[in-house]
Amino acid sequence: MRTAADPLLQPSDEVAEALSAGAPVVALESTIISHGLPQPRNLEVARELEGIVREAGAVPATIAVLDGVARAGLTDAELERVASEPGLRKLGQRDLPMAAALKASGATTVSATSFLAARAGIRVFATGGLGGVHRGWTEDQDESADLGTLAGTRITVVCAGVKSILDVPATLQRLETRGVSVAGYRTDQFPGFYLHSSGLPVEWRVETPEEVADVMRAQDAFGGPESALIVANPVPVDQQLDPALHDRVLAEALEAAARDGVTGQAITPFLLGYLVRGTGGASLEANLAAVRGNTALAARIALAWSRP
Ligand code: PSU
Ligand code: MN
Repeated sequence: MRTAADPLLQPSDEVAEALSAGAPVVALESTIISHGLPQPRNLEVARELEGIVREAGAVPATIAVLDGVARAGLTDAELERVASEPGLRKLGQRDLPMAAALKASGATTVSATSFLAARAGIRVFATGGLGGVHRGWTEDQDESADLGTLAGTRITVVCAGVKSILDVPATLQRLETRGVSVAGYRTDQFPGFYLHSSGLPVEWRVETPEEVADVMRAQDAFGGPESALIVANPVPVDQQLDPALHDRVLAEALEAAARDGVTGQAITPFLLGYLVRGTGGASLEANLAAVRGNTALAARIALAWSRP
């Protein structure tokens, strides 16, 4: 049953009911579907991730903007639209007012998804890898809006670290500066997205979904800035991308991006796509293994959060 109607953000009936009952809900982003994964595999994956959440006993809320209205929880036809509509926009938080006023449609990044999930009352969100500080940032100032949103949004994001196409040490530094809490899930090393480890340490380690829920409760009890909690969950070693292959193809991808002058919103999809082709699909499998693991863990955290 829908209660207070929000003209900007409409949860599906299932999501609204779960939220009003205090039942576990997991937000899922849509940019990974529309811009992060090749067709037609992307639609299969979108459905699979929702299935993983359901199997764990939680309700999936895939978030996207359709015809100017942000939605949390999509029908299968809507999921199909996100996966296949040509030219679908990639929306960060700052794009939401334009999309709403101009009745545009788009997939939501980590920043827009986090913002909308928090607005809807959803506390736990699963994705692949966060955006962050791009290599070459001293020149082009490209830092993903994901970081700014996470500094000001009370959400728990389960991810395999930040995308390895980025300047990972600089991104970790920015997360520290902006006051975003980061914990490794059963690891002392910050994960490397396609790789089990980035080779960098993470200062806090959590062992169970219940511990994560306790951290979330402590965040609320302290008050202070409404910042996020990042739960960094590594892809299992036996499902990671071969590190030597990763390093070689990533170097090629970065060169190609520089040569073709790819910048701004296009750079992340360009690099991810290059890696998929350049590794013969192996990076895609590692990416999917990471997203699946994050989604399953997010569901367990949502359950622990809903049952104090
Ligand atoms: N994780 C993935 N694949 C992706 C993304 C995350 O496994 O495609 C997307 C997220 O939506 C993230 C975005 O917010 O990439 C970052 O883009 P940018 O660097 O332009 O902010
Ligand atoms: Mn960017």
